[in-house]
Amino acid sequence: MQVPFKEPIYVTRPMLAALEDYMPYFKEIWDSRILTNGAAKHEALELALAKTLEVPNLKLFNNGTIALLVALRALDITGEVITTPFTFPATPHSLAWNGITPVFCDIDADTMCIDPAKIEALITEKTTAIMGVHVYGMPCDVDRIQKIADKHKLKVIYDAAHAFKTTVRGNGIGNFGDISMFSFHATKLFHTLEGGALTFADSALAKKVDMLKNFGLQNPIDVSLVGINGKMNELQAAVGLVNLKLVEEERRKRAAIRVAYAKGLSGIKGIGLFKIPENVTDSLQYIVIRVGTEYGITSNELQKAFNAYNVFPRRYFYPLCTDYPCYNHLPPRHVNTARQAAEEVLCLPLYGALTLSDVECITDMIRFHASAKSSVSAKAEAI
Ligand code: T4K
Repeated sequence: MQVPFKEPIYVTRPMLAALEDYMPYFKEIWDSRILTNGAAKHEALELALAKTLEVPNLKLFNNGTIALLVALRALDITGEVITTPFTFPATPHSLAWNGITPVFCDIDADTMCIDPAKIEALITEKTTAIMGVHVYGMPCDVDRIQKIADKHKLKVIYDAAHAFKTTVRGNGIGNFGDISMFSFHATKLFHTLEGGALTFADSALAKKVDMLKNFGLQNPIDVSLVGINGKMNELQAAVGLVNLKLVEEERRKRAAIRVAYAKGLSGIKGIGLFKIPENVTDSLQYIVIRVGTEYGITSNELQKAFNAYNVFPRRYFYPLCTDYPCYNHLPPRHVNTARQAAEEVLCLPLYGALTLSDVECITDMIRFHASAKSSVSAKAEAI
């Protein structure tokens, strides 16, 4: 029997350098008194991230959700957009806020990303784009989606919130589709407290994206677009510049933790570990298990059992977006694969500061609950 952790173990903890490592950057900002509106730190971080993500164009934002809103405006998306219900609310909300109708498409059972085989049946004369989500950093089937988009003259937007440093066949994930959005929220491996970015291949979009995130200002007196305030400030950018230096070490630690989880979970009936294919570099954003019926209790019950041990895994993404009251006016869709995924998934704690012995305790808890349940049912059967 395990004992509860003294300190809570959350699904994630932000990667942070020592406070004094940020101070020289903050001092420069204080001395300059230029706090925002695209100054030195902002420029430096844009260049550094474009290099890290191996993309030709990268624009910073104050968060990933505003970045998505702007991406849709930049591409003049209207009407209906085919997207996934297995995501964070920000994905469909970015559509609804732009007056676009989200059309929810089922997901692929293995990747848990939008299922390309089910997209074409949802295309109508109002469809203008496909918005895929690289869930947990697992890439959508970018080749098949692009083929469908080319055939029907649709744009492709990717929500790559979880996919920092994911690559497909060695190619940075931000190079696929027309625009990709990355989130740099505190819960992401690389973060700027809050923040986000858009990446895109078409350099002609750069000026429009810059204007849209700055109120549509062309210059101080010409406002030619209906823009928004999507600017990342200098403090966020400074945090990003320091944190960027920590990314590789954090990734190394998370990779070792992932190995420890795989070892600790092996052979537990009904527990499946989400696997990243060989031609893909993992973003190491989440460690995801699927709790199947063979395990004996549901992912919801397992999550509650964990809470008693002071461990707080999360059910990303339950419920499905199709089940939010704000979308219940939309026609019902067949999203059975997504529904099953939402019932089964559980994101376990994953962050560099988690120790391998913490991981052992967590996997032991999962094993203990399986055996406790099976001994209870064995006794019930004997009676
Ligand atoms: N698209 C997708 C697919 C997304 O997943 C997201 C965001 C977006 C778009 C939108 O991107 P942003 O606009 O956020 O840039 C969290 C994050 O707030 C959210 O960014 C993220 N996805 C989502 C999956 O997770 P919550 O409601 O689960 O956060 P919260 O506050 O419960 O945090 C989870 C745990 O992390 C806490 O139990 C403790 C720990 N934590 C959290 C924060 C904020 C810390 O240790 N320190 C912290 O500062 O949404």
